[in-house]
Amino acid sequence: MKRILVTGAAGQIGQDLVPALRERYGSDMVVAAGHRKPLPGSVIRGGPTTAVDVTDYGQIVDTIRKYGIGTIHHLSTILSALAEQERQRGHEVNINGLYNVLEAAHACGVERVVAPSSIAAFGPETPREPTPNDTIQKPNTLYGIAKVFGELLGNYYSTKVGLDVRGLRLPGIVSCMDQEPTAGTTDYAVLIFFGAIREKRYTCFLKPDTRLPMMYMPDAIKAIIDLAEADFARLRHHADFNVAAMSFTPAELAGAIRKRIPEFEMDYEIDPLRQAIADSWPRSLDDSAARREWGWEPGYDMDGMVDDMLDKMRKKLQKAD
Ligand code: AKB
Repeated sequence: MKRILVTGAAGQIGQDLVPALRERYGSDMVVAAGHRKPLPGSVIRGGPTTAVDVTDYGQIVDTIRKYGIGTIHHLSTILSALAEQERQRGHEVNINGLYNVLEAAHACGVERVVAPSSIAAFGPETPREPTPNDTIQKPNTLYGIAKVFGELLGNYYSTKVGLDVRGLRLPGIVSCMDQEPTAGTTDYAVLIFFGAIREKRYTCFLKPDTRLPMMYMPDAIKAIIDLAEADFARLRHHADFNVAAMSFTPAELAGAIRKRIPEFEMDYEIDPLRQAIADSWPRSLDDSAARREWGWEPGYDMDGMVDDMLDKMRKKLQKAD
């Protein structure tokens, strides 16, 4: 079996996907690649690591050849809020980086690239509840435009170039992170747990009734691995699957936390940039194509996620003290 390369391994998903892939395929089989952000200790200790700047085509080719890569999970990305502030970097990583990865993969005979998209691939004209898999997209953020480019490019390589590219439109992901996230629009749903455990309060940057599709990390990892392993012959879509698990508002998430931590308080200081982005995204998703074509099924609802997050975050923050 050829090795798996994970780009963006220091990011929110990479931190959890790398250990999950190593457990499934063997530690030595999964190469974790980071660039600017240091890789977490658990990723460094668990198997091979390397530095890859995805804006540099030559570095990707060298890495594929050096490690004998057969599958790439391309996670390097500049998230929605940060890409609006740093357009040049957003363009280089989200557009040029993906193109480089696909071209390098094709040139080096890589079998498969999994490149997640996002709910950001939809925009203000998209039907919002539930958003169909195939519908009007027209996003109005640079990150979203790059995600649509990635979906179209992935479908093009799959159907015209002969490189198997797969992707799913991930909702906001909730996970037990080492550090507070800053670059995304859905980050409040992670930051709220840091606040709830440390100070029993949190100031939210989205309005209380902003409903967004969300998913707990174990489901996101399952979705990525299940899609990567799905039978190609059954796929009608390739790089553009909706995947849903739950949808909630900040007020509903705060309510669920308050049931477990009665003293928890939340107030609001709205960030107009992130609120405008959230208001252009779906409120819920129709994921019947993913269910039909590769058997997608989520395992966590909001209550299950909140119980597990509080438990894991408590342990993580206690250890850090
Ligand atoms: C973000 O908020 O930018 C991401 C996403 C939904 O793609 N979490």
